Amino acid sequence: MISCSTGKGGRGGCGVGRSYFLVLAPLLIVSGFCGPTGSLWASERPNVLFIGVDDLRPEMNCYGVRNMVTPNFDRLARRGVLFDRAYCNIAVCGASRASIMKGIRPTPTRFTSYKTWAMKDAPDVPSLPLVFKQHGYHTVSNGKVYHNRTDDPDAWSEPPWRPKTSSIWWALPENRKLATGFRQRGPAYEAADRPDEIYPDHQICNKTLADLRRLAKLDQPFFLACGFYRPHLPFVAPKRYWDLYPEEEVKLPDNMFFPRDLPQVFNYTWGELRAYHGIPKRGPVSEKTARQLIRGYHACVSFIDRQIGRLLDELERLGLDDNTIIVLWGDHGWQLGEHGFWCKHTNFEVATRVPLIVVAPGVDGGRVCRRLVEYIDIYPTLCDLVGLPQPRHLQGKSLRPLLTNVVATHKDAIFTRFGGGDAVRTDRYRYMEMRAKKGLGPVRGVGLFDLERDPQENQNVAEKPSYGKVRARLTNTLRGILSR
Ligand SMILES: [Ca+2]
Repeated sequence: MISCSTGKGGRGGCGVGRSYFLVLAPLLIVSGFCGPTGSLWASERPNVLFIGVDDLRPEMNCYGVRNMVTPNFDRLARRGVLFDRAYCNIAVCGASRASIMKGIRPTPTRFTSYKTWAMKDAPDVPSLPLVFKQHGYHTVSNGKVYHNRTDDPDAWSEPPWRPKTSSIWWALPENRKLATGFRQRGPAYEAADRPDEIYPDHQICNKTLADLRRLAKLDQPFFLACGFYRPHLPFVAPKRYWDLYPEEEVKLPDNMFFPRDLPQVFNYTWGELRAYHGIPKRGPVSEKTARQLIRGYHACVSFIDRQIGRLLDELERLGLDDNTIIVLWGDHGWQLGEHGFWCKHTNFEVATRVPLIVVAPGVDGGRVCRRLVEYIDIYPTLCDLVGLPQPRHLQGKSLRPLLTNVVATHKDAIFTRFGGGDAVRTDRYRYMEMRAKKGLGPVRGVGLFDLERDPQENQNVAEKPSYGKVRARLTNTLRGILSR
């Protein structure tokens, strides 16, 4: 049934039909064949290229943002299923990454901050790469995958790698000079006329390209995680990417105001951005700065798009593209001035909606799925696609049925939390509760948005009598998720 040729990139040369794994995967689960290493089938399983992009909201052409220059994200979408309504479970780096990798939700005491250690918060829970490693995969981590490079060390077949230059964000000496000293930061953005090669993300891509060439020759499948730093602040990218977005064409959001009738406990001061040089410590940024921030974010997205293209080119050149699952994820959304906010750290739509594109053997590309999905669904999906048993601890649900049929039933609500806030998002509504900072104690404020009538979340309707039944129902939905 399967013929392998070592002449076409080792494993990637296996003559495996595109529909093979969708047919085989359930049989493998039923037969319980999955030995820890060297199983009969281990060398036939697809590889996984797991691409994380820090702070990337769905700000790409393939997500309908027309001015974006993202030919390679778009190319990836044409090869797979684009999830148009995907959500992170917590809008901050370390916590979201830990939740993705462990396949469980954040709580008031677990996965709470940007610097979360997955192995400390959930020490007994096997992570996604660990399970793959235990089932015969060679697992590699390049760049920012977990927040902390040395987190979850047993999950990786090799020590996780990051470029030595990762602490040098700014290319221009005058900007680097501003960043010296305790907690001093340089400017929030920079457009330097410098080559791509000097930037850490280009180097992360180089290392991943070298790994692809090396891992293609192994007699076992690989799980290769590649995490890019941009478009996280500071928005530093070579000038030629800034030139794609002329200043006079930058549009500011038309809802740079706090939602009407929403309790002030939901207000947010975006301290992360204020820590950078030239950003006011309080109050809004100037219109000129707002435009530069949006330009800078877009420039960084296009810079990462270039790296995505290099990865896709090498996969094709090595003949790995037919037998490699690709998952493209951010780690949370980002507020680019909406509601007068910047950064993440909230439960609003713009902070929690995320990109998710899945390419897999046997899956027809160029399709869009509008079902509600969440990042805890990634772990069970990957187990499902390669035929690994799903660990019992998982709280997500495999997306595999949606890869076959994008309108299959999935789930009625997704869950997001941050700080003192818990939220559910259903097909039509977003319902948010805010408690004290740690997420415990009585509810101090409620937000309810009718996204069919108000997709920007500009009008809280929680206190409107006409929404009383909806509010009661969503309160129960949230309680149900929190009690699981
Ligand atoms: Ca992040």
